[in-house]
Amino acid sequence: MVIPWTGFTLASLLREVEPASSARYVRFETTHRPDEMPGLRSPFYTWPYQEGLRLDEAMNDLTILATGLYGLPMPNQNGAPIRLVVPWKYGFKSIKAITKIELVAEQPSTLWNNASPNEYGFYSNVNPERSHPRWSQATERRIGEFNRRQTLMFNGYTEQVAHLYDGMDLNMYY
Ligand SMILES: Nc1nc2c(c(=O)[nH]1)N[C@H]1C(S)=C(S)[C@@H](COP(=O)(O)O)O[C@H]1N2
Ligand SMILES: [Mo]
Repeated sequence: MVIPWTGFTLASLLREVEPASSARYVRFETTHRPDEMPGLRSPFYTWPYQEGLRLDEAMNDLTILATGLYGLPMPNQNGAPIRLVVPWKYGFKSIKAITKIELVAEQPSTLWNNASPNEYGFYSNVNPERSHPRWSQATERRIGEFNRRQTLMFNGYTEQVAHLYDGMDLNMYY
């Protein structure tokens, strides 16, 4: 989704709390209210939804905590009152309705990585050169467009984020 989010950088929040030098990852967790959200009754997933970023990814200015979209307050369905938006990663990294943010030393587990590790890795960077085991990731259809277009490496943000992965094999760390 390439749409106008509003919010503030996660970095500005993290600077307020002054992470200890032992903090290497950020872990996010959401709410668990199966009475209101019947999908949470599915026994196949490790609810509540949880996600994680490496600290340097979290500190990048493209990583925002969003409180609205299209100039309006965030709708519940899109993650009110506050959600993550990480524009160079696949949309599922962007956890909605955040209730807890932790600074941790070890790489946190994530719901999709727990569910299917060979399909969904920790990094989940947009990468048209690496197919998902069951489908190509080379093209996309954007909201508001009819024709598919070529997907760009890091969703077009190579200049801003490629340095975070210098020396890493992104086929292995998918
Ligand atoms: N709290 C929470 N956040 C979540 C999810 C979820 O189940 N719970 N699903 C993820 C997945 S798989 C996707 S595809 C996106 C979809 O929401 P969006 O279209 O508003 O980005 O939210 C992500 N964030
Ligand atoms: Mo999804």
